[in-house]
Amino acid sequence: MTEEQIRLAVTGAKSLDQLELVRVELVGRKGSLTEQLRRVGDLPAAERSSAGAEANRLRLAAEAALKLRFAELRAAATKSELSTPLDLTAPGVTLALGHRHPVSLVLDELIEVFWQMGYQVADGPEVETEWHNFEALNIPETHPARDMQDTFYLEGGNLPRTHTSGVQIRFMQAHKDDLPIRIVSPGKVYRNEDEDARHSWSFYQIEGLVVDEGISLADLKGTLEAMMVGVLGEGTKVRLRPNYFPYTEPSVEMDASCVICSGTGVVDGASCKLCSGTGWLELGGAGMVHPQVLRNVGIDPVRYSGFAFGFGPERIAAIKYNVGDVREFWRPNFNFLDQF
Ligand code: FA5
Repeated sequence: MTEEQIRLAVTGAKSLDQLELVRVELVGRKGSLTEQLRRVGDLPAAERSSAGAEANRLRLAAEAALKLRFAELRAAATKSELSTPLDLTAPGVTLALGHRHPVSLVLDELIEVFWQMGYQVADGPEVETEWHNFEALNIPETHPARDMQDTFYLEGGNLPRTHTSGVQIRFMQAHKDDLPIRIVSPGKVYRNEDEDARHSWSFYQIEGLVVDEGISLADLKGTLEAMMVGVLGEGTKVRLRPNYFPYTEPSVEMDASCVICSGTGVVDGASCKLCSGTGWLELGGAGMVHPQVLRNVGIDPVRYSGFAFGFGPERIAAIKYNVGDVREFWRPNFNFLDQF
C-alpha cells in the first residue's frame, strides 16, 4: 500500500462510523499495515531493516491522516447537530427513578424507633477478626456454638462476620469509660447456610446493646415490645422464651404475635399459614450481656449490667409485606422489587 492509497482511503470516509472502519482496516489488530509490520520478521535479514522502516513510516502516516480526518468529521458533525432546530414539542424521556429496598425500609423504621428512645447508630466492619466475632463473645475455637454459625474464613484468619454481635465488643471497648451505652447496629452478615425460604447465605441483622447501672430483663422486654409495636403496629405482643447464646445470660428467643391472625393462630376457621397456627412469629435472639463479656472488654460487671439483641430484618420484612421467601429480597427481580 502506498502513502497516496492510504490518504485516499482516509479522506474517502464521509462519517465518523466510516472512518472507524477504515482505521480498523489499516491499523487495527488485523489491519493491513499492522500485518505488513508483522511480516517484516519473516524477511531475510538483509531486507529487514529497510522493510521495517518503510512499514513504520506508512503506519505513522496512516495514524496522522486518521487523526486529521477525525478532527474534520467531528467538527462537521457538531456543526450539523447545532444547526438542527430543537423540537420543543418532542415527548420527553421518562427517567426511571429508583426507590428504597424493602429491607432498607424496615431497617429505617427500626432505627427511627430506637432513635426516639435515645439510641445511636454504630457501624462495624463486615470483615471481622475471629476474636471480635467469636472469642470475645465467649465462643472459643472448640465451642459447639460455632457450628450454628458456620462460615468462610479469609487468609490471615479473619472472616466475613456471621452476626452483628462483634459490634457490641468494638463499641464497648471504645466507650468503656464513657457509659452508658445505647446503640443499634444494622449491617450485612454471612453464613454457610443450606438456603431455604427462611435462610439465605447473606442477610442483614440489626444488633442492639444497652449497658448502664441497674439494667434488667424487664428493660429488655419493654424495649423489644416498643420495637415490635413500632414496626408491626399497635397491639403487637412480644413473648420471650428461654434460649442459649454463650454471650448472654439469661438468653431468650423473642416471638412477636402474628400479624395475620393477631395471635389467635386461626384465619377464617383454618390454621394461620404464616405462623403455622401457633399465633407467634420467631424473630430474633436476645439476653442480658454475660458478665464475662463485660470483663473481656474491661467493664466492671458488678457495677454495670446490660442487654443485647439481634434480629433479622428480612424476616420482619417478609412478615410485614407478606413475602413467602426471604431469598426473594436479593434476587435481581424488578417485578418483585418495584412493588415497594
Ligand atoms: C444471632 O445471630 C445472635 N447473634 C443474636 C443475638 C444478639 C443474641 C445479641 C443475643 C444477643 P441467630 O443466629 O438466631 O442469633 O440470628 C438472629 C436472627 O437473624 C434470626 O432470628 C433471624 O431473624 C435472622 N437470621 C438468622 N439466620 C438467617 C438466615 N440464614 N437468613 C435470614 N435471616 C437469618
